[in-house]
Amino acid sequence: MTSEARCPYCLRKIKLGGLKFYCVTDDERRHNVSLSIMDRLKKRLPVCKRNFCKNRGLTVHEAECNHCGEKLPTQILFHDKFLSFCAIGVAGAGKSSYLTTMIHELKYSSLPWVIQPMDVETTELTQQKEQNLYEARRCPSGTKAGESPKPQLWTILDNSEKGERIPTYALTIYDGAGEDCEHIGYTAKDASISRYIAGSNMLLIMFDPLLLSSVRGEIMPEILNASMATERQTSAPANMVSMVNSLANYIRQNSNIKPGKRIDARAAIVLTKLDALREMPGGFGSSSTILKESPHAKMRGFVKSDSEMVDLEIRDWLSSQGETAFLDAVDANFKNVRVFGVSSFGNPPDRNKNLAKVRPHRVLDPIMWLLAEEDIIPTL
Ligand SMILES: Nc1nc2c(ncn2[C@@H]2O[C@H](COP(=O)(O)OP(=O)(O)OP(=O)(O)O)[C@@H](O)[C@H]2O)c(=O)[nH]1
Ligand SMILES: [Mg+2]
Ligand SMILES: [Zn+2]
Ligand SMILES: [Zn+2]
Repeated sequence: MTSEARCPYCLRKIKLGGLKFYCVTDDERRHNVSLSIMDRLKKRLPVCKRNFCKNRGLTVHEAECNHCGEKLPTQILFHDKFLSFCAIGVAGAGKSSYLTTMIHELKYSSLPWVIQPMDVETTELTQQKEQNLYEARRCPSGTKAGESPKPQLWTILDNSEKGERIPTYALTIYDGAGEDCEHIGYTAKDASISRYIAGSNMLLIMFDPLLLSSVRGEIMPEILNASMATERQTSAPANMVSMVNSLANYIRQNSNIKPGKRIDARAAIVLTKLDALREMPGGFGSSSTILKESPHAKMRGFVKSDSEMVDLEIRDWLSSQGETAFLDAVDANFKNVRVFGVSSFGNPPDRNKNLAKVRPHRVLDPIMWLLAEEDIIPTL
């Protein structure tokens, strides 16, 4: 057990002694189980000792956070590292598509890792999303606004080291609705969103290039329409700037950071829908690094020079499009910023929002950066 364990819902530190434990039987009966002195000493989960309980003698596997009351899988306590990231961006920026392909690629990448869902909700939700995208080949529908979606909870088993013990990392992913990110207010739902924002190891700030008017005038209307969440996507880039500013304010308030000080939290800026820019005259040149296959997963490390080149190319491209306000706002607020470019689908959807075979491009780059920064993989 590690001392850094965090509740994935309220993101506060949790300890064995700071949780309530429950024995749950198959007929859905539930009773409280307390830790014995030996459990505390040996840092192990308690066992049901109730007479006549069907589970007598079995270790509990349901816990509850004392701070926020959310149900937790007990294995959350037993990870070596806690990674969490939170995707934010305006409605239709491509957050949900991206996270679905990122998890899928992580599962099937050449990395020596096993990725397992930690709870039933994550298992079911992922199955549903992967089925929709990879088998039915449909674009996802917009994430429901006005409620606080549950974070996905994953365990990464790191098989790269030989030996008795396999290091494990907890990965929590939060995918909110763009509509809610655009104006974070002061309701209970907003409070939980801003907690995820403030508590994450990495913020994924998703930037949709198709919102830039210089781009909209240059690409074929059919590609443009297919690549937008037409029913709700009206936000202009100006909204991205105000979103970054309000985001920064929230983090400052939550973590008590003065206005003049840059925020420590890592910010990965992710330019989405790269595939739609391929045919555009002012798009990325055919020899640019960003269009080449990502080297990180293959090399089993984070290739610094590649990532710096991509960062530079996108920054240059955004300025060539006359878009500097967004990156200025990010750089002014965050200390540790890295720019990425991805295509979740590899090709634009057709006019009916059906997809060709999904071929994600560079979707693992941001998480590889996080893993390198957390010393889980080497920087090459
Ligand atoms: N061409 C192209 N279009 C994409 C890609 N990813 C997403 N899109 C388009 O963008 C639309 C919105 O994608 P979502 O993933 O639902 O966006 P979101 O950010 O989750 O949106 P909200 O849940 O409303 O906040 C999709 O319906 C696609 O039309 C991509 O990689 N390439
Ligand atoms: Mg979504
Ligand atoms: Zn909690
Ligand atoms: Zn029991």
